[in-house]
Amino acid sequence: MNNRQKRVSAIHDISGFGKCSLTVALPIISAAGIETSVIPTAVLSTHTGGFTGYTYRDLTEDIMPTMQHWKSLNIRFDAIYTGFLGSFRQLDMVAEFFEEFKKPDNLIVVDPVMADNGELYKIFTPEFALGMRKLCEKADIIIPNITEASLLVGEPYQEGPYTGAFIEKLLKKLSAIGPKKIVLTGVYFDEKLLGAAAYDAISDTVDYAFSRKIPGYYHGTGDVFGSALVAAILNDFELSKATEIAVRFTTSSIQRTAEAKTDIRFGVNFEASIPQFLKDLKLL
Ligand code: PXL
Repeated sequence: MNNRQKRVSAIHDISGFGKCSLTVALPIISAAGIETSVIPTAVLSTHTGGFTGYTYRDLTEDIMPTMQHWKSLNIRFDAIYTGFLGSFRQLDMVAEFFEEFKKPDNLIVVDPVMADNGELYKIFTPEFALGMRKLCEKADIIIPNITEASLLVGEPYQEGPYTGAFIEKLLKKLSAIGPKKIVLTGVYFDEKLLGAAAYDAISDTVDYAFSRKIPGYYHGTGDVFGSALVAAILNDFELSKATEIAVRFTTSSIQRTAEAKTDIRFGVNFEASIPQFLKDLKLL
């Protein structure tokens, strides 16, 4: 039994308030037993979704020196997990990070954070989607929502409910960009269930994982889902099972937050779902 601890490099911003990006990735992946090295791409007082007047300290200038320092230490990563990136320069730097740290047996996971509900986040221009597409070309796994997926393949956003044929066509177009595995979030075929579709291009299989649809749009849930997915994959779960675990973790976090009537901008109470998450991962 090899008990070497696995290690992820998580490259996202830190939003001080309003749980998302690194304030979500770090606790979730660490709780699952995975060492999490971070590159904060920016420090904000809050995320940009629904708040005004937030601070934004850009840390672009620190990315390459961090990479070079880590190279000099000969650090290896079992996965590189990227999320919110604020500029074209950051996309280029992250692409260079992939070149430096990619190994035959490690995984590049790109969450192309840029849009939701049919709209780009306000700080991005449509050209940013082309830059994000280029980064996705280098990924092993991408985790877009349906809005991001539509932007990546250059198609107009379509409102749900969706059909299996629509989702499967979209998954194939996404894998034609480069990644062999796609986990598409925000999939629903009716108003009762919501979940994700996991596509493996090598075996050409699609597996769905659904849970009860909870009304309301809760911020940071894409990052909760992505972090749980990365944690499950690194704990050696197949993509379809990892997707199921991540859907269950995210939904239970949203459910608890909805019951507490928390402001939807503040992020979800994923912390209380961690014990069940660890049981699902067979760590408890
Ligand atoms: O959860 C995605 C995200 C991450 N980081 C920042 C954001 C958002 C979404 O709005 O604004 C700074």
